Amino acid sequence: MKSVIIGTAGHIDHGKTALVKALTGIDADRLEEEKRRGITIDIGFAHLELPGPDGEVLRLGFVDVPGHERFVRNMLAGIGGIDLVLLVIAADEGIKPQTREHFDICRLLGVRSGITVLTKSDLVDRETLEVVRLEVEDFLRGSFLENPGADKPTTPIMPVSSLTGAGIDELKRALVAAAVEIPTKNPNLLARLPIDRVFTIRGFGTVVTGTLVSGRIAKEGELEVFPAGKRVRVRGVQVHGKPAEEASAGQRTALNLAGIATDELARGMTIAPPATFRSTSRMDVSLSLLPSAKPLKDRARVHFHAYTSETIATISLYGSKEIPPGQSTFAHLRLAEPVLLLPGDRFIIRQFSPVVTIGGGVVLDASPLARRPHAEEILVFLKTIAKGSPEQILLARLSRRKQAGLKLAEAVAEMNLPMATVCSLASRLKESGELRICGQEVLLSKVWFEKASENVAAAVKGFHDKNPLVAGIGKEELRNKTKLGPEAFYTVLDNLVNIRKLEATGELVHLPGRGVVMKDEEAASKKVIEDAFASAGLKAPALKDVLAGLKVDKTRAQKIVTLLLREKVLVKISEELVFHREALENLRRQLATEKAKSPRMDVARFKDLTGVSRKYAIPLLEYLDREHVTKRAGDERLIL
Ligand SMILES: Nc1nc2c(ncn2[C@@H]2O[C@H](COP(=O)(O)OP(=O)(O)OP(=O)(O)O)[C@@H](O)[C@H]2O)c(=O)[nH]1
Ligand SMILES: [Mg+2]
Repeated sequence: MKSVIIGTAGHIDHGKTALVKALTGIDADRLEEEKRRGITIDIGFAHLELPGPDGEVLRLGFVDVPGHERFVRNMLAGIGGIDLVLLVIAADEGIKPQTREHFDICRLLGVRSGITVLTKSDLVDRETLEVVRLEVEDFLRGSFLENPGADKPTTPIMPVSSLTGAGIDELKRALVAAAVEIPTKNPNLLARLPIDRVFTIRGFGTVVTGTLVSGRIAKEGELEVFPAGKRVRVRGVQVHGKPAEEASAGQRTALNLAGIATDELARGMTIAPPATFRSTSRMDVSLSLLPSAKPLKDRARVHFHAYTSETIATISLYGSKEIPPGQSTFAHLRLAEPVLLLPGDRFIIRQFSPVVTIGGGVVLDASPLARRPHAEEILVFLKTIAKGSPEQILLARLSRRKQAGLKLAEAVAEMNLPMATVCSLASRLKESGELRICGQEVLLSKVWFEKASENVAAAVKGFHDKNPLVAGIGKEELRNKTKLGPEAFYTVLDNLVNIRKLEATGELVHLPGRGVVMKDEEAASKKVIEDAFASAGLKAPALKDVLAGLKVDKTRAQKIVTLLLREKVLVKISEELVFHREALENLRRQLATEKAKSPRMDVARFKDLTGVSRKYAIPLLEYLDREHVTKRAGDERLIL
């Protein structure tokens, strides 16, 4: 069943609420005060099901808005999610200030479909009706409601009388024709429900309502309330007043929520899937000023309205000191309170005082970088976002994150696209070589992947230069130096190893063929140390004595020893004692021969066998125990 949301618009007392009632039988004025005063104060709702041309049922949801100039902010809370507008003009009054203001708002919000209705046709004669029609045609010229030619059968100007019912059936037919033309919404987008009402139903608890602007919300689903960030569970769903398993984009939706109290919710908050989006108080936008507005200065403060939210925004214009009336520009907005908005969302701005609608625009980027690049760089980026293909937009979003890249899930939230769409964009760009997918989830642009590769290779070279006596740099140490995320780092590293720019030996990364580079005197010292221990056998000299006789300084001597230990040429068996590897191997062979004579060995026999003093014998035997060559048994050892 197709659902379409229809909003009313028009001057006070022009018959909007009466028209909705004539169409649906429902009085959308629900407040006692509205009924008493005979005016609409807040938005009201009604619905109607009509058969479509192919027998399919069309579900029409109505959002009836107040016409009073003091309640335009309430009108704005209702008009944000509509598909189609009924522009209501009383035939006996013609175009009035809120006719203009509401119509401006519809245009700024990008409403593309609608019907102009001349109400109270019963109050005027035919000539007057004709005069009003001409006036209205003139008013609508050049707009999406321009009087129909043959190619625009869905935007007629229709006279009706809600009192007599004249023209109502024709209007219903025109509504069906227009509703059929409304494009079906992409059901795969992530759900967003801007809240327009919050109340408690006894026995049910907290209920919120709104027009579901995208996605679906199902019973038992878990959701998050923005900007509060609170998690809630959906206990029940109603669509157009009837219980349902799920609500989908374009439906008037009521949710019974668990896990939250009524006073934690308010109009202007948004419900969306958990752990996906972030609310923001800074955004880059394309901003248009109405021809009727005064020039808008840089740094101006305005009232900001988007969907059901309302706050105050400070406008920073990019590259100019003011916007002239009727012009558009890129701007940065700083909001007094955070909201959840995404690229493509429309908003309205109203002058701070006196409060009148002066313009509006579209969100281009709701995730601006914390460290703002230069204005020129931002402008290039925003032009791509405003005009580029989805591929160009994804690339621009990756590139600005430099070597940090963007996770797939972040791209989904930043771009407001379904995951499947982002994945297929990414794989197309991967095939054409314009991006790299690291660790299956982080996207890096080609340029930044290459820069990251250069940085990693340079860091390894830098390490070798500084540490000629160390075989290579540990992987995590290298990652810390290059400040890359793990996914990007390991993909870059694997790639560098594959193309033989680097080698990895275990945990160590080094340049190909580059082990340890030594200067002549270091190499000589290394040989001196090695020889000293090799010739001493088990009667190894004290390390400090050997080092004292070297030509190199103490730190370098220590590094050479570390290297000899790492290469396992020397073996340290206790804090003081270091032996040459061969001496210890000889000892093992000797013990194997001794075992044949007798497996038992006490310290005395060991001293006889090796010729070492007790000072060496004990640590050596303990070392052999650790190595499982011998095993202690009382005062003796068993040769194993
Ligand atoms: N004769 C006649 N009176 C109408 C018609 N439509 C509305 N009215 C009357 O005009 C008055 C205002 O109608 P509403 O429907 O409340 O007007 P509205 O546009 O909803 O007003 P706000 O919501 O306050 O902006 C009411 O007294 C209606 O009975 C019509 O077609 N013919
Ligand atoms: Mg009304």
